[in-house]
Amino acid sequence: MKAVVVIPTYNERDNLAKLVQSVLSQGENIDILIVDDNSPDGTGRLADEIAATNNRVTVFHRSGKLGLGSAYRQGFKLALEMGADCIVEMDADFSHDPTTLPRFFAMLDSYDVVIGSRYLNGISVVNWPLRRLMLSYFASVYTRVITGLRISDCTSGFKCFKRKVIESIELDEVKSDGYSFQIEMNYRCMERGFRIGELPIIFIDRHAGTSKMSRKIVREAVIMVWKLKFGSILRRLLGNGKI
Ligand SMILES: Nc1nc2c(ncn2[C@@H]2O[C@H](COP(=O)(O)OP(=O)(O)O)[C@@H](O)[C@H]2O)c(=O)[nH]1
Ligand SMILES: [Mg+2]
Repeated sequence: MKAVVVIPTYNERDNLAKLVQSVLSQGENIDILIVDDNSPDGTGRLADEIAATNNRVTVFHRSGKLGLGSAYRQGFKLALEMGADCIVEMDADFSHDPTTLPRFFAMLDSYDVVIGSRYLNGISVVNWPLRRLMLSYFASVYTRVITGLRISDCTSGFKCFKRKVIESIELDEVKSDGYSFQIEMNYRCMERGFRIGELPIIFIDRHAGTSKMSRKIVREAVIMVWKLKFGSILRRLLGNGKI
């Protein structure tokens, strides 16, 4: 089973080389696709250097910071072209522990989508300021209440999809540019009846670099859950099926 781990990067120079090494050492079946948005700190150049000496690493460069959601849309399309049997989403800052990857793959025996969850058995987040933790935790509660998603961590960015899941979703119609991409993908997976499993993970805040979370990203997510909800009601009324 070939896995492609898609890693979006924006100013992750101090994390990238170590992360790539750690991910690749989790299994010979794993390739990496880095999607860099012309990081001012030279992450893209470093990624090219790594790829030049390792044929399991591919880099896709974009012209500027276009958002996490759009980086994943692009990355998923390429991962399908690369022949991935499963596609992993993962942050570049070591908040997502690469040694968890084999457990994600094992869960694909029973599920089509596996979500690394911070809120499955209590709260397993280390070193986040309380404000950030509350934002993330209540974003999940809010999403669950409005959309009916039965997932304890709706915004997790550590996930694994079977190929057929990504193939079934029209990526150009996924609207989110920021972190609400995670919510939107979960929603689309639920609507299609895919089996969604959650794997407890320990999320540790980054040591190097800075967060790209912003008010704009939060606003987009707040509105997106309503768009998903009303879109779904409207389609049901019109008999148009799934998004
Ligand atoms: N290519 C790309 N990557 C991004 C963008 N925004 C965030 N990222 C990456 O997405 C991942 C998560 O971002 P991060 O800043 O750690 O978010 P936080 O963990 O929620 O604070 C990291 O690997 C970032 O480098 C973007 O606009 N484009
Ligand atoms: Mg992070």
